[in-house]
Amino acid sequence: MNRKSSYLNIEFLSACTEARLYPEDFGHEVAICGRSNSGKSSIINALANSKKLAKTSNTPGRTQSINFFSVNSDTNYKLVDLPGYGYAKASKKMQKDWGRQITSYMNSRDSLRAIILIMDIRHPFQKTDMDFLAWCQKYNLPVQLLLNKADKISRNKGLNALSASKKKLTNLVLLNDPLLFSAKTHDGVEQLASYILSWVESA
Ligand SMILES: Nc1nc2c(ncn2[C@@H]2O[C@H](COP(=O)(O)OP(=O)(O)OP(=O)(O)O)[C@@H](O)[C@H]2O)c(=O)[nH]1
Ligand SMILES: [Mg+2]
Repeated sequence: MNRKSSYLNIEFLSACTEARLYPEDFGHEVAICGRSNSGKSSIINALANSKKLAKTSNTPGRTQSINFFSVNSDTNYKLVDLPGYGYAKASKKMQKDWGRQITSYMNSRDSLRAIILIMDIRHPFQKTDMDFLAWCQKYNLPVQLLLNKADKISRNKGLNALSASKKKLTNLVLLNDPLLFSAKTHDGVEQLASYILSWVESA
């Protein structure tokens, strides 16, 4: 597969702050979750080879709505960019609003099939991540873990973090082994895109 053909055809559908505005609940959805600033929106852009499909920012808390994207327009498959959790500096009210939005989406969405969980490779498995993983386990939601921002550390450190992460992920339904990823250099994009396509094909 050459680099260009590995990008996905992703289109923005809607940005919703309330459940009544979500697109119709049918087909298959994969939600992109993780701490604020871990790179969730950047990963959607990397998958589409775009700079502005999903809004990104240096300031944590950029994504404040639940954003739906279609994958290859002839499928009933969607990617969902969620607000990040665990941003300590956000006001209590903001944290509560985000928490409420995320749980309301997760609890109500029949088409939710799997989670792509993003962690900053330099700060993986924080308390909020562990709480979130426990939640995925409780609801039996399959997880694909991405260790993002791999460009920020050496290859060796990255590989060590990758093997340490495998040991942490016991008792979960895993879609595949964790992936080293960089939304900046597009390392891992081809692999993730092929995973997503295989989920689309088997949906
Ligand atoms: N070096 C590097 N920077 C990255 C990478 N991925 C994201 N970033 C940067 O990290 C910051 C946060 O990225 P976002 O994609 O907005 O993160 P997010 O998880 O969507 O954040 P929230 O919407 O606030 O939850 C931005 O400044 C991105 O440019 C990466 O792989 N490498
Ligand atoms: Mg975001």
